[in-house]
Amino acid sequence: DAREDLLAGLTFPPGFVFGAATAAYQIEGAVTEDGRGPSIWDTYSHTPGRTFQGHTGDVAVDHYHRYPADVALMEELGLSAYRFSVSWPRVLPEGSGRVEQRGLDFYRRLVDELLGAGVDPWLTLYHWDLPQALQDRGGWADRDTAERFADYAAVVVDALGDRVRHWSTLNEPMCSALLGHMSGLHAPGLQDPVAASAATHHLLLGHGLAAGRLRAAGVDSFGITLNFTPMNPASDSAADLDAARRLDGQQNRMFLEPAVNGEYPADVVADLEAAGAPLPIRDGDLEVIAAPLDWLGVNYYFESTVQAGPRPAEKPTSFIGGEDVLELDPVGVTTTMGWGISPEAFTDLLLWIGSRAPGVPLVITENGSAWDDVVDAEGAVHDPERVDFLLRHLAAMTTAIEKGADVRGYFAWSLLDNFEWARGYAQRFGLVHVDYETQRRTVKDSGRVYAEVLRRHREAQ
Ligand code: GBH
Repeated sequence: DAREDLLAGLTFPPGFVFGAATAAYQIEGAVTEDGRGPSIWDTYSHTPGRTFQGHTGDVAVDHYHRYPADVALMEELGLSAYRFSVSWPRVLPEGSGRVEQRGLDFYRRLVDELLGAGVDPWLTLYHWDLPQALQDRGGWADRDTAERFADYAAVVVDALGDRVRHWSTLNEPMCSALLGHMSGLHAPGLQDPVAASAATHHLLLGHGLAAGRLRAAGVDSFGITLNFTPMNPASDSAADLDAARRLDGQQNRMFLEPAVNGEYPADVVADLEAAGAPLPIRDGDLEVIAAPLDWLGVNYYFESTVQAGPRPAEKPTSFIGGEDVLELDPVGVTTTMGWGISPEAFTDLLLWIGSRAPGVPLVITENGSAWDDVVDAEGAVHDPERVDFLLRHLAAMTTAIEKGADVRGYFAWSLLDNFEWARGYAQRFGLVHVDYETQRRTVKDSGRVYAEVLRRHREAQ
C-alpha cells in the first residue's frame, strides 16, 4: 500500500539523528513546586480570555512527576535523541540572582534518566517562559533581559554541562518577539510595534551573549532554533510581491541573516524605520549575535500565501507595519490548527536555507501536525492523517538531502499531546496520546510508524 511504499522509499544518511521534541511549559505542570517562580505564560494563561477556554499549563501532562515513564516511552519508540527546554523560572525564580537548586535537580534527574536509556539530550534554554519578575522590569523589550539570559545560560551549563552535549539558546525568537509583542497572541500579550522591534533585537543579542558563556564552558554542539514560513505572493502584481517580501523579511530573513551572517536585512530595517519602530542596535551587537553555530535548528509547519489588502480588525497582524497585508486561507486539506499541508515547500525551504547559510548543518528541530484523535473501543489511537503528514515530510526532507541540503537530524513535534499555547489542550500534536483526565499515555499509530522508520534506519547502518 501507499504507506509501505513511502516507508520503503525512505533512506537517511549514516548517523542521522531521530528524536522528538517538547517544551517545559507545555508538558511539565507543577508550576508552584520546588520553588519555581511564575513565568509570563502563567500570567498570560491565567488572564481571562487569553487562551482557549481558559486552559493553563498548571498541570499540563504532569511530566515533572512522570518523566521516568516518559523516558521509558522514548526508549520504547527507539528515539536516539530528545529535545526539551529548561524552565528559566525553575532555575532562577526571580529571573536573576538566587539559584533554585531543586529546579536544577529536576533537570539533572531527567538527563540522567535519558542517558541511562540511551537517549541523547538536546537542551533548549528558552522556549517562551520568561520569568515574570523580568517582564515586570521590561522583559525582552529591555536590553537588560539579554544580559540576564546570558547569566542564566551560565548557571545551567555549569550544572548540566558535564552531561548534556547539545545546546540551543532560543526556540523561535520570531514568536517571542512578534506574537508576544505585536499581535499579542502569545505572552506577554502586548500590541506595541516599538516593543516588538526592541524584543527582536534583544532576543538575538541574548542568543549571542549566551553563546559566549556556553563556549567558555566548553560546549561544542551549539545552535539556535528558528521557525520558517515560506511566504508566496498571491499574484505577481507589484503590491503582492512587496507584501510577500515584507512578511518573508520579518518572519524568516530577520532572524536567519543576523544569526548566520551578522547582518539584518536592509529592506526590513527600512520597513521598521518607516513604521516608527527602529531596532535599538548598539556598536558591536551584530558581531555578538553572529556567534558561530555548529548547527541551525529549523522548525517547519506550513507555507503561506500573502496578498496586499486591508486586514480585518479582528485579525491583528504579527508583523510590524503588516496592517495592510492579508494571509490567505490555505487551500485543500487543513489540520485542526487550520494550517495547510505542503511537504514540497519543506524541500524548497531546506534548499533555500542551505543557500543562505552555507556550511551550517541543519537540524529539523520541529515538524508535526494537529488532528482530532479517535480512540477506538480497544483504547488504540488511529491517526492516519498524522502518519501521512509524517511520512510525506520525511520524504520531502530526504529529497532536499539528495539535492544537497546538509540535514543531520529530525525531531518530531511532539513526543506527547500537550498545552498548545493559546489553543490550550484542544490541539493534539503528539506521537503519543494523553488522556487529560487520567494522564494515561497511549502510543498512536503515528508513533508506531515513526518507531518503524527508526528501526529500519538503525538496521541499515
Ligand atoms: C511551534 O511554534 C512551537 O515551537 C511549539 O511550541 C508549538 O507547540 C508548535 O510549533 C505547534 O504550534 O507568520 O503570522 O502566519 C510554531 C508556531 C505558528 C510560528 C505559525 C509561526 C506563523 C505566524 N508557528 N506562525 S504568521
